[in-house]
Amino acid sequence: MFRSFPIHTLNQPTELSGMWTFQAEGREPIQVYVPSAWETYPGYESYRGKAVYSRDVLCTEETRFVFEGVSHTADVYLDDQLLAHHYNAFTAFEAIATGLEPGIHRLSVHVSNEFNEESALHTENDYYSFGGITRPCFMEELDSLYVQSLHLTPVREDDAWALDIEAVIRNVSEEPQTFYLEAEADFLEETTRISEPQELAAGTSVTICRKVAAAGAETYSPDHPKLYEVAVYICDPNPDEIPEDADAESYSSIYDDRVERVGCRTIEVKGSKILYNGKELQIRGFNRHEYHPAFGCAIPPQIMDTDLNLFLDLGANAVRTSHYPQDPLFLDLCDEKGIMVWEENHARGFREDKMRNPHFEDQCEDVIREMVRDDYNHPSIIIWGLLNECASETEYGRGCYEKQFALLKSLDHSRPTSFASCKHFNDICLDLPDIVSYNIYPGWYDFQGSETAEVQLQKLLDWVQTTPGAGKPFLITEIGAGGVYGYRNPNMDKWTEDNQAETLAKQIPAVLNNPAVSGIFVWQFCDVRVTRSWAMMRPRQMNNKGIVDEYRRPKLAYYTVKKLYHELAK
Ligand code: ADA
Repeated sequence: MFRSFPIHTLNQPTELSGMWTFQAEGREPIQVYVPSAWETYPGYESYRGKAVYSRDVLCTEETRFVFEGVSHTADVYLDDQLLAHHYNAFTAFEAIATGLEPGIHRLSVHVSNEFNEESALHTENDYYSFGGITRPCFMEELDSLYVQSLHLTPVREDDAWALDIEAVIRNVSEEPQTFYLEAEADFLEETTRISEPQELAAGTSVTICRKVAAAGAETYSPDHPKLYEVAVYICDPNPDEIPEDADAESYSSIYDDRVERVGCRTIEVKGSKILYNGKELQIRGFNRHEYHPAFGCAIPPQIMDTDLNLFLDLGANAVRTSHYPQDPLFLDLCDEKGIMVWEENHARGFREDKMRNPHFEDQCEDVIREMVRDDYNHPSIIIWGLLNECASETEYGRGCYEKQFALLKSLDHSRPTSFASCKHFNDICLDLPDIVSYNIYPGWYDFQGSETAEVQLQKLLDWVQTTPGAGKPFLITEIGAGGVYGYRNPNMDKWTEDNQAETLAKQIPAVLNNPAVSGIFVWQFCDVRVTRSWAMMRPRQMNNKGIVDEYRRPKLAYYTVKKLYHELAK
């Protein structure tokens, strides 16, 4: 299962989950299950290098393959033909083959998880970059025209909902094709034509925009996560004229269809508040990395569900997808369970020298484009974030923030934007986002001597009011402490569960009781593996600030946060 709802009403895609041949450079081939991280295969636990995944697939003349995540660089071949090249583990990409001889072909994916100059974003870091086809992949038969993307934007007009539909249609054939579009949804009385017939030249795409009334649609909220499926059909305007080369019996007057889900809600920034459906929002969340010792970053649906059930038990209402776009199925589950999402592009903790990598800008911008393209419709996503803890204190860094915020806004102006800063009193980018956000660790990594969490936070808030960030909503995007599961002592020593729980017991009220703060994301939900160069700062070569360990076993801090999140909920 790669999504929690069917993405087509007509021809369902064929999932490519299952056994593939895997061969790492210089090693014997083995059979492995896809999706998976290769670090979970015996003998590959710390393998950093190249490998090829391959299997046979049954193709029609025009076949589209979709990979939701390959970590971190992929070259996709069908037989000997290169179909696609993609960098970044955390966004999807397609590979299209046209003019094929129908029948069995060999699909191969050349994968690398190497750290080198070509890879500006997957580097040694405080989380692990795995290798492999780590998210689901599928294939579908194409018929000249297909829906490349479908964005649905609910808008509130005169006390009723309307829906802006924006569909990108692509012609992969070598002939011009004529089509019109229809839309179908529960809140539409009947199937509605949303474009007039038009011709699309061979090999080109077109964007079609249309607003439809959705008067009967109920409002979505975390307490009432009402979702609607919206289908768009690419129709043949001359269905009676069956093309000469078509098989009359199987000829369909619909080229393609696509289903997306929508939830009708508003999210906006007004002065120093974040308003959700017009009401002031308090965020009580966790940062979550995709990690489990048995699966690496290839988290199965059951564990996604477990994680979100723990969030609900904890009284949390939000997740920050630190530090990259997460699996689309996880976002579907957030939509369904009413958990709000801060989704961010992939970039963690790069100082200026790393931001000057010649690939940095392009790679960040690709992630932003792909993230918005694919995750736009999730009502759970309420904030877009970017460039966590990068060089927002330098002029060069500022240039990157500026460009990336401009790009993000050009792709979506329906959601507020932010970035998580750790530059305390030196940040020079606070004019750029809609929301000012800081990562602080009072009592763990103090930035103001041994002052209390209240005082450290207040000093920061006071300083922000002297900058262009004044008057904007303010979030704490990280706060927390390390605690190794099972390590207990009464001395309150660092890395004990006791110390972690006590530190969070001071931090959380300091944040949630401060009326100038719109919310908090605790760092972090579960312990995660980190790369070797971080090991000296990270016992067990793990980031141990999870309130559950990597197996989701609760630490003392779990109960502390749970109590506070329930008590301080507004
Ligand atoms: C930073 C960073 C996180 C993590 C955390 C920590 O704020 O954004 O990725 O490294 O610190 O555990 O120190």
